[in-house]
Amino acid sequence: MFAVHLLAFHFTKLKEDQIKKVDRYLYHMRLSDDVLLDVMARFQAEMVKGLGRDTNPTATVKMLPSFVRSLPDGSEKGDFLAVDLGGSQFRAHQVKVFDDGKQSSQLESKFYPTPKEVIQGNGAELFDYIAECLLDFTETKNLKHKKLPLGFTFSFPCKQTKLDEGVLLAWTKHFKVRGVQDTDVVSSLRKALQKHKDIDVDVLALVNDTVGTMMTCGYDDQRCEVGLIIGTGTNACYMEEMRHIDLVEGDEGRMCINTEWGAFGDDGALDDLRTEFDRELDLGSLNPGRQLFEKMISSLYLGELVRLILLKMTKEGLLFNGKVSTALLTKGKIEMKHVSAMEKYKEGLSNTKEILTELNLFPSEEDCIAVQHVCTIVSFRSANLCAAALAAILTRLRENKKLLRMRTTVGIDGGLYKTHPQYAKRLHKVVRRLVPNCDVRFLLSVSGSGKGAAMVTAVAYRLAAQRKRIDAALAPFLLSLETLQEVKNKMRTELEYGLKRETQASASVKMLPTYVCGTPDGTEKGKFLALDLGGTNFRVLLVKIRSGRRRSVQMYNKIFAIPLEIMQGTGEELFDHIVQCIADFLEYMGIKGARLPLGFTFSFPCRQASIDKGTLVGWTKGFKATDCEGEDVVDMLREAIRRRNEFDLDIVAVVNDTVGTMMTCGYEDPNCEIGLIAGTGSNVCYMEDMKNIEIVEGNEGKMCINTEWGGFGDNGCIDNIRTKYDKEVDEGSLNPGKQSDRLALLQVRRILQQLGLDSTCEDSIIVKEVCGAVSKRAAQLCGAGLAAIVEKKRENQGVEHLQITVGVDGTLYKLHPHFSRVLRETVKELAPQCDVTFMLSEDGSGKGAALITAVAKRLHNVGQK
Ligand code: 0WK
Ligand code: 0WK
Ligand code: BGC
Repeated sequence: MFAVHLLAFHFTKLKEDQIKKVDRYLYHMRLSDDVLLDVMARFQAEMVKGLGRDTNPTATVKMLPSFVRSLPDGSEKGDFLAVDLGGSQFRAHQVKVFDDGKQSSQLESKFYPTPKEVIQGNGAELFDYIAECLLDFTETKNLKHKKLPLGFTFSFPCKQTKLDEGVLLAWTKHFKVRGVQDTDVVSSLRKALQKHKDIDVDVLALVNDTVGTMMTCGYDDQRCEVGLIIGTGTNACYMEEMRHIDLVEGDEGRMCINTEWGAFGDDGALDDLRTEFDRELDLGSLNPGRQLFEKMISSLYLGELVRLILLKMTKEGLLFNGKVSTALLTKGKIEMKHVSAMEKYKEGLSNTKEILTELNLFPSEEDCIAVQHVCTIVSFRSANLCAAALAAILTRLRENKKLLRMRTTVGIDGGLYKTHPQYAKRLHKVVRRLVPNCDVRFLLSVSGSGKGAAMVTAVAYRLAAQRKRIDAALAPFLLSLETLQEVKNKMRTELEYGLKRETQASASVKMLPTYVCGTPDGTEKGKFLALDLGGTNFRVLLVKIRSGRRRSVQMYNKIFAIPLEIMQGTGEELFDHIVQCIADFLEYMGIKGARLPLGFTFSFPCRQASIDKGTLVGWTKGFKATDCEGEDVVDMLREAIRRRNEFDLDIVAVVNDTVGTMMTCGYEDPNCEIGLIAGTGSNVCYMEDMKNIEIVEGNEGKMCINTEWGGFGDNGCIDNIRTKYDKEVDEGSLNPGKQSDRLALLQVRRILQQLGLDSTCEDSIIVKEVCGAVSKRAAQLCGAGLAAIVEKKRENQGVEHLQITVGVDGTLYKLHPHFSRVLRETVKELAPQCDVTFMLSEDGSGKGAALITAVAKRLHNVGQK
C-alpha cells in the first residue's frame, strides 16, 4: 500500500513539474479574466465600427446584415430543401415543417464529400458539384420535378443586399475556389441548377451557418437570438436593433447580423496577444494576414498550433530529449481530433502516448503530461477568446434591451464545440464569469444549420405571403396623383354646389356663411372672453387686445374636461357644464362681476343667420348631446347662463374653430384667408367673394365660408376611393353616413384586426406601415381638398399666380410626424399656381374668436355712430 502512495506522490509531483514547465513556456497563451474583459471591450468597439456607415469600410469585423428579420413563430409550414456548404461536411436536406402548433418538423439529410479539387478548384466546378449533389439527393428522396423552395447555407463572409443575394467577400478555412470572390453566389448556384432539367428549385434564401444555427434553435426556443459556430471555422451572429444598422434602411424591429468575428484582429488589434506560434501558423495558412481571431480558436488550426509549439519545445530540448521526427516537422500532422483525444479526461494520457508514438516521437511520461497540457492551454485559450467575444455580444444585446439582467439562448454548432471533451463546459463557465448579469442557455443545434436555412426560407415564405396580404389590404389607401386630381375636382364641384342657392340644400359640403367679413385691422382693443369647444380640449380664455404702436394680444386660459357622459348627455347638461367651467374660470381670474363680450368657438357645423346666431346642423366627432341639433347654440348658452344666474356675459359671436384659427393667424399675417383644422375632426374655411355666396344678400367684399368639408362624399361622390374599412368605421360611428373624413385611428385598428395580427416585433413594423398608409392618405385627401380651395381663390382673384397663407391647427397636423409634410407636398402638386404658406396657430382658435368679437364690436360701434 505504501508503495502505491509513493507511486502516486511521485506521479503528482512529476505532473506538477511538467505543467509548471509548460505554463511557463506558454505563459502568453494563458489569458487572465482582466485580459478577457479587455478583449471583450475591444470586440464591443469593433462591433460598433462594423455597424457604422462611415467606419464599416475599414472595420475588420464586418457585421454583415443577413436580411433575416424575424425568428420562426411556429406558423411556418411546408416542404423545403436546403444545402449546407462550408463546414467540415457538405450536406443536402429535405425539411418538412408542420404548423400543427407543436413546432414539429421532419429532417432528411445526406452528406457529400468535399474533395480538395472541388474546394480549391474553380467556381463553375464548385457550383456544378453542388447541383449534382442536389440532383442525387432529390433522386434519392423522389423529389425530382417537385418545385421546392431552397435555403442555401454558405458559411463564408457574404455581403447581402437582400435575403436571396450575397456577394462573397473572401474565402476562409480550407476553401479557396477561383472566380467566386466578389460574385453573387446565389446566381451562380441558380445557373448551375438550371443545367439540370430534373431539378425545379427556387433558391429563396442565402444564410450563413451561424444564422442557420440560430434559426434551427430558434424554432424550438423562441428566446434564441444568437447563433455560434465553433468548428472548422468560428463565427457568431445575433439579432441587432435596426436603428443601429446604418447599412440597411429602416429603424423598426431587428435584423440578424453575421458578425464574421473570425477576422477580429486582422488590423493588428490583437497583436499583443498573438504569439510567435500564431504568426507562424498564419504565414503557413491559405490566407495569411486574415481570419487571425479564427486561427486562435477553430479546429482547422488548433492541431497545427500544438504541432508548432511541440516542434519548438523539442528543438529547445524541452520535449522528447530534443529529438524531432519528420512527422513533427510536417504541417498539419497533428489535427483537432488528436488534440481532443489527448485531452480526454481518463484516457487522455494514454491517447497522448499513442499519438506521439505514431508521430515517431518516443515520448516519456513527462513528455506525455507536458504535451497534454500544451493541448489544454491551446484549446483553453480558444474557449476563452470565444467566450470574450460572445460576452461582448451578450452585453450588447442586454444594453440594446436596456435590461439590468437578461435571459437569452445561444444556439451552437460545430465540431470543436460538439466533440472536444472539455470545450463546452469551459466556454459556458467563462461566459458566465464574464457576463454575470446574463442568464445564458447554450442550446446545441442537433439538426444542423440546414434546417435553419429551411426555416429562414419558411419565414421568408410566410413574410412574402403576409406582404401580399398587407399590400392587398393597403392598396386601396395608395392614392395616385390622378385620383387626387379627381378628388380635388370633385371637391371643387361640391364647393360650387354649396355656394349655389338651388343646390345648397342637397350639397354634402355645406359651405356655411359665418358672417365674418373682415379680418383684424389692428385697431381692435379691449378684454374679451372666449370659449373653445369641440377639439381635444375645452378651453375658457380671457384675451386682452391692445391696438396702436403697442399692438398685442395677451391670453389667459384654462383647460376643462368634457366627460363623455356630458358630450353624449342632454343639451342642457352640456351647456350647464360649459357655464360651470366659465364660472370656475371667472372665479380663478377674479373677474366674476365683469360683463365681458364673449366669442364662442363651437367646432361643429352651424347654420348662421348672423355672427351671434348659429343653429347646430348635426353633431360630429365624439359629441351626441340630445336636444341640440336644429337649436341655436348661442341661445342654449345664454339659457344656461340664465339658469345659473350668477354672472352675465355679452355673447357677441359664435365661430367655427377653422374661422377662429384663420383669425388668429390673420392677426399676424394679413395674407391668411384660409383656416384649416386637422385634428380630432377636419374642416376648412376661407374668405369667399360675397358675389359667389348666393344664400347671403350682397355682392361686395368677402365673407368667411365654413365649408364643413367633413361631409364631402356623404352623397357617395368619393365612394370609389372609400375602402371597406372606411365603411366599417362609418357604420360603427356615432353618425353613420355622415362626415366621411372618419378618424384615421379606427381604420388602423380595423385593418390590423383583419390582418389577424397579435403583437410581435414584426407586427409593430406592420402596424407602423398600416398607420403610415392611413395617415398618408388622410394628408393627401386633405391636400386635395385644400388645393381645390386655393385654386378657387386664385380664380376668384383672376390671377395667374396666387400667394396665400393658410392658418392651421389641430393635433394631427401638429403632432403627426409626416402629416404636415405630405399635406404641403400634395397642395403644391395639385395647385402649382398657388404659393401656399402654412402658418401654425400657436394660440388656438379662442384668440381668433376674441378677435372676431373685437371686430364685431368695432363694426357694431361704428354702426351705432
Ligand atoms: C454544422 C452546421 C454547418 C456548420 C458546421 C460547422 O450544420 O452549417 O458549418 O456545423 O461545424 P464544422 O462542421 O465546421 O465543425
Ligand atoms: C385647437 C383649436 C381648437 C380646435 C382644435 C382642433 O384651438 O379650436 O378645435 O385645435 O384640434 P384637435 O384638438 O381636435 O386635435
Ligand atoms: C466563415 C464564417 C462561418 C464560420 C463558421 C468562418 O470561416 O467566415 O462565415 O460562419 O467560418 O463556419
